[in-house]
Amino acid sequence: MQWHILGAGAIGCLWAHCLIKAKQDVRIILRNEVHLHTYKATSRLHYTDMDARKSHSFPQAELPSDAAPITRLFITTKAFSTQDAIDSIRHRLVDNAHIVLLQNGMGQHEQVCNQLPHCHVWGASSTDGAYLTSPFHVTRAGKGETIIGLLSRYNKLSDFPLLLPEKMDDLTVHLTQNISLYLWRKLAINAAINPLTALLDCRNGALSSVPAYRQKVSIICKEIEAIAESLHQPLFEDSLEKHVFSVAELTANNFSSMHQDVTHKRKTEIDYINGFIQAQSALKGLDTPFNKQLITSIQAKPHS
Ligand code: KPL
Repeated sequence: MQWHILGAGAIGCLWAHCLIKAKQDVRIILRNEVHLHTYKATSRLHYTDMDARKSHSFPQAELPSDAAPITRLFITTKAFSTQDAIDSIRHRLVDNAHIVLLQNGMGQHEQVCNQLPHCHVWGASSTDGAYLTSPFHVTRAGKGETIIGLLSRYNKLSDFPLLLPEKMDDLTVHLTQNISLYLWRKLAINAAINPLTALLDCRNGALSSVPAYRQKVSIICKEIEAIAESLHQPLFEDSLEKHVFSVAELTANNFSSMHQDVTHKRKTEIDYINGFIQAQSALKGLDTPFNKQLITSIQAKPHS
């Protein structure tokens, strides 16, 4: 089976490597000639597993402007690059192509479904941990799971099978009929951990261990729960706060992705995380002052 992957960040490289190990034909689509040139210097992905064992895989690389048709595509870019990503390969998408959005944040999913009614659009939510030490060198930081479900108007997975390999070393994948629940859960957790760790300049674990930070977590969680409730969107059976503390403790030594973006003066995903929540609260006429304050403070951080 042939798969294209657009977005050669940590998660894109992780999936490329694992799909190749599962004997799939994987092509990574690189943004431009510069990236292609860097990749072609060795034409391999370097993978370091959780026991520090190293291995390689050899996906082919392409540019978006190539002509070869795309039938199965993972988009693993940052949420704010989704539109550009789609625009760059739109001419290559066959009718009934499968597109999996494996990204943080929300808002981009609806956009893609509306723009590509001839494709099957899937949402994916992952708790896997991985980071790049340099381009095309990915290190596995934590083993989680990836939940995938159809987003486009068809709701029966069995009608449009994604045909992922049954066994993929190192990845645990489940299909769901209710992907929006998992997207919302991830969004809610990210909306609490990511901006707070970036603004307080701390590792995830500090949100649970420092009493003053715990209070801030409680405030943002209450706002998010109020919005979810007004939308009749279930989150967790118990409190969101409990899950946020649990993720913060499980990833205690990590710097969140937003912390890393702010530290390196990169654009953050705030508009697709807390910004999405703010847009929903505006629709419902709810007041979410702390969420708004977090957005404003992150947006004020310098980035290139
Ligand atoms: O997904 C994450 C992120 O950093 O974006 C969390 C769950 C906060 C783990 O660091």
